[in-house]
Amino acid sequence: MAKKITIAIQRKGRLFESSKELLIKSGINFSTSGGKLLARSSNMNIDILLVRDDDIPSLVSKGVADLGIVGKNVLAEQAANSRKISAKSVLNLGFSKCRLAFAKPLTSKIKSLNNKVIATSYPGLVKKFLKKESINAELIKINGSVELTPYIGIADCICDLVSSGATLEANNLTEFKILMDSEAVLISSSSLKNLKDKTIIDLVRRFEGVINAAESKYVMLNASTNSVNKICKLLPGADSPTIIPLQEKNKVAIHALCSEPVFWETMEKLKSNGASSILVMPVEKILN
Ligand code: PRT
Ligand code: ZN
Repeated sequence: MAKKITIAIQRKGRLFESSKELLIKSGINFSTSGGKLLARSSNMNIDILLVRDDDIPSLVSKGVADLGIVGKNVLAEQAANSRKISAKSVLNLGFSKCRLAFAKPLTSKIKSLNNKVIATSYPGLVKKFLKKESINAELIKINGSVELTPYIGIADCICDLVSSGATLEANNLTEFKILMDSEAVLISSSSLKNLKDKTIIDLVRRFEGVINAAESKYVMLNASTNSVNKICKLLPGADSPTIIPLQEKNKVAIHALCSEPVFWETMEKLKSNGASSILVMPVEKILN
């Protein structure tokens, strides 16, 4: 029997739904009903630990969990604060995208961060950034409602996560510098190339297959033989399209797996270059 694998995911919060969906699409059946902290897969030798996102990097670093799903921002902040965090990001998962950014009041005349007071929940990353840029500033660590600190007069600016920008806007703040871009990542105790356990490697490949499929589309269209080259060049991220002769003379069907999004504009361009009957279909899984 294959070794038991343990995967740590967030119990509730912004990462939970997409993490659960990724595991299920990767073929791991499990139920999280009833506020469970541990879910056993019904079809694979896998345990899923349901925990706070902040605990995931250390659970993986200590080997309690083989894999974990967490924001790149949380992993980077904890790694900046402690040598004990050895977990590595092995796959970008493409969801919960956001950025860690500096923001100041709309009315502020701040030109540089030098000698300023910065409020943040990410002191490790901000300190590292300030050191790299040789900036001398004071940090205030705040765990929540960071956006309020300039208004109540305890900070000149903030460094916090931003996704739509609506929270900054609602608090009369404006973003002026991005410290890092973030998204959910799959983490493991060693880097991808050093992973040794075959069951874990296969699982990472499955996750990769689901993530790649989410962006990919299968495109089928008809075209005249003399427009094949032009049309193939327009297919976004298509590797080597299949060309199939049609019953009608000088006409072919082109089938292609496109690894990039196929927008209406692309379809319109294909049509104006001689393509007809253009079908764009979702792809469920890819195994390369
Ligand atoms: O309870 P637990 O500790 O597990 O969860 P948590 O409350 O610490 O984290 P949670 O669920 O809020 O966020 C988990 C992860 O989601 C973060 O670590 C990020 O990687 C990612 N993420 C993506 C975000 C956002 N987008 C986000 N917008 N995390 C927080 N925000 C907050 C931000 O702090 C700010 O207050 O949303 C506000 C800004 O959003 P916009 O859309 O108004 O710009
Ligand atoms: Zn948290």
